Amino acid sequence: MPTKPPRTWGRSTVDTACPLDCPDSCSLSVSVERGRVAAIDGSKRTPTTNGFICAKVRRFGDRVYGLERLLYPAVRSGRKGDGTFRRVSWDEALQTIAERLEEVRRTVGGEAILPFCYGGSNGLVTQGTTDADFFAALGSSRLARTLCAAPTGAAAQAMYGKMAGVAYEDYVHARLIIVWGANPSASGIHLVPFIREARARGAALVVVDPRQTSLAKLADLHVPIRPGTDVAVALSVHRYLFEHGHADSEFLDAHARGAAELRERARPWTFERAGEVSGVAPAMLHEMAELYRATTPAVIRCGWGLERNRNGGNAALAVLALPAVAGKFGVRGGGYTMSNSAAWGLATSAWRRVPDPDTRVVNMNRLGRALTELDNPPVKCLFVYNCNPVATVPDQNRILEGLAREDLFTVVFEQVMTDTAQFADVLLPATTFLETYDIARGYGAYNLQLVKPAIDVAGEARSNMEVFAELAARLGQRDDVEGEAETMLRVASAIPADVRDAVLGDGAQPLPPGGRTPVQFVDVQPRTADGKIDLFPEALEREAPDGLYRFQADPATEQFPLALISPASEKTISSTLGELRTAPASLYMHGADAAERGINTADVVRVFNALGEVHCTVTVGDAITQGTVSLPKGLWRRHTINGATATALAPDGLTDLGGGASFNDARVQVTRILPAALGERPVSVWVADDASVREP
Ligand SMILES: Nc1nc2c(c(=O)[nH]1)N[C@H]1C(S)=C(S)[C@@H](COP(=O)(O)OP(=O)(O)OC[C@H]3O[C@@H](n4cnc5c(=O)[nH]c(N)nc54)[C@H](O)[C@@H]3O)O[C@H]1N2
Ligand SMILES: Nc1nc2c(c(=O)[nH]1)N[C@H]1C(S)=C(S)[C@@H](COP(=O)(O)OP(=O)(O)OC[C@H]3O[C@@H](n4cnc5c(=O)[nH]c(N)nc54)[C@H](O)[C@@H]3O)O[C@H]1N2
Ligand code: SF4
Ligand SMILES: [Mo]
Repeated sequence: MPTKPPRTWGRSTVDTACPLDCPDSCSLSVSVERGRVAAIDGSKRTPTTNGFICAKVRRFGDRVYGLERLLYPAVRSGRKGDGTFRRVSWDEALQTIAERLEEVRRTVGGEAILPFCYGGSNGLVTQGTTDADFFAALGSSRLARTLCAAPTGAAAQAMYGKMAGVAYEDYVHARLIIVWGANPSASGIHLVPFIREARARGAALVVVDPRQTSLAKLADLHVPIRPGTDVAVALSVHRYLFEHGHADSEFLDAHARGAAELRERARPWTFERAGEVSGVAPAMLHEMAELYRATTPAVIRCGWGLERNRNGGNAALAVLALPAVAGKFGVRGGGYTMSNSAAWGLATSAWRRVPDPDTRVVNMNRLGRALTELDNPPVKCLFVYNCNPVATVPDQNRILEGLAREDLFTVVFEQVMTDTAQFADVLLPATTFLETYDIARGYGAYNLQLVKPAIDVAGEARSNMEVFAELAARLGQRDDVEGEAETMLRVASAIPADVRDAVLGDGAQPLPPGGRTPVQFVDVQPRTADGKIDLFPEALEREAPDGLYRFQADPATEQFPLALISPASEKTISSTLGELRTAPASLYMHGADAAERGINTADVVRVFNALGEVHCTVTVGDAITQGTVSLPKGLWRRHTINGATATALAPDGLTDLGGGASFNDARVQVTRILPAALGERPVSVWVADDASVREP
């Protein structure tokens, strides 16, 4: 009788890293069997990963080999948006694109071409390299890549020159941790064990969030803020520090500019006034301020939840200024963590061709308007890659209207059949990070690692570098655009020499910048022009509609009184992996808001405003602030009853600083849909059973 081969027969393990748009950038151990993924797990090569990863990426093989994976180039064969395609060769697909781009450039002008990219794989090589060079050479419109981190980025840049932040590992040294507008239990899970350890050692935990997240449940103080009011709350803490003699004037004199102006703008924000605006009891604001004053080391984890509204930039400034005013720097476990993407000092501009500064800039948060209203010239060709705008960009209905335009030529370069891919005229299949090279850089954890192909390429998928280099060749740009190997080398050469070998070799991971986890104002200093903290950046004062540290009123109306937020869920990374989400979407709503509307858990509701409407089920609970409702970000159209998601309700207004997205300025009304209105549809199918629903 033949004996069975051992289960490990033909298996090998590849050490690689996760480049998805997640702060943690885990080190991975991928088991491969006959060229295919057998298992994906965390490795211990980076101390923050420590051998575990999220459930989503453990399942990434289901995306690689799933039914929705794009395997071949294709061209549209049906009506716009109906998702029917005919397979073609790479040669035909690329030739069609090259000819169309050239024709548009010649007859209408380069600016009629709009490249559209964002989070995709977040590695250093798959965007901003060959692609950027290619579009710069074409003279296409330039994309303001502002979908995320634009206001927090503007604030952190102007105030601190994006100084490196407190490392996850150093949270154990804190005596007080404030998690402000972040939900690491879903969006950066490797911070959580360090917070738990700090708590076990006696640290206090404060969470500022409209939802009662799992960390908020653990917290000593949960500050249940109304979305968009962080600037008022943070200024009330500043006021307390300044007006009661608790500001660290010695530190401010030595290391900061603009403290007097900040003090002036904070002056009106008594706890009572901030309480009125934010819905938080003034006594609780006082308690938070006093706890922060009295406790050292104290660290603030500033997230991105506070930036996605009209006050997002000023909110980030006011929160990031707290450790300066309170004198919390200079000790391990004290200071702040925002994005650490700039910490390695990679000169990204070093590998980019500079586009003509006179070419038009299109803010990506206004894609719908760009496609339907922009003139002189209108957008004639949209080239989408590393992005799924139908699911992730504000004002979904206007985007759908634009994509349906018969005279628009749309290329979508994707891994799977997304809601955006359905609208392609030419569809190109992209490799995943398991099939190509990249360099992954954490923006929370201090990880910088090589991403390596672990498996055979699925079907005929190609990498971004290959495709843009090939298009460049067809358009006669060969002198301008490098090929894949050169691009990889060019990016690698921007990595600081002292860590390059560690990154590119198979050996140890590099130590964080500075050689150890940095203590702010000991190992790392602000990278502003004069090395000081700028608490009142003049350039931003001119940019913000009402000036710095000003509060713009809530956009709620009598007609649309509820604030709809759409934070990260543990099921997807933005919309990536949404094809594997089987649970339908459910709106989370506070019991009092539900009772007022005669709504109960599992009812079907209509969530609507002037921009659109979403039909889905509802989950009623008390883990959200009254007046706020929540849907997950990154849903696909299939996850709701009527094919609209939270972005259909998100206005395309820009944040006060940085031109960012204002998803959480959506103001809505919610009503129950009577079963009769749903016709024959079996409502039971839509009753969610999903952890992300149990936790709003
Ligand atoms: N599993 C998973 N991980 C992810 C992602 C994902 O989609 N899924 N996305 C990745 C990306 S692209 C990013 S940018 C990060 C984002 O990660 P986070 O910084 O965690 O950002 P959000 O999930 O948008 O919101 C965080 C929290 O802010 C709260 N919030 C909403 N509005 C406000 C407000 O006005 N003020 C305050 N104080 N809180 C508010 C929300 O309720 C939420 O709990 O996560 C990354 N990691
Ligand atoms: N309602 C709501 N929407 C939001 C937010 C919110 O708070 N609320 N937050 C937003 C945030 S924080 C972000 S960062 C954005 C992200 O929005 P997007 O940039 O749209 O990010 P993803 O949804 O991850 O989509 C990226 C796509 O790129 C594809 N891709 C991955 N790697 C490659 C590659 O190598 N080549 C090519 N060609 N394609 C690739 C993936 O398959 C995926 O479909 O979403 C925003 N959307
Ligand atoms: S998505 Fe985040 S937590 Fe999951 S494997 Fe990637 S880096 Fe790690
Ligand atoms: Mo993001």
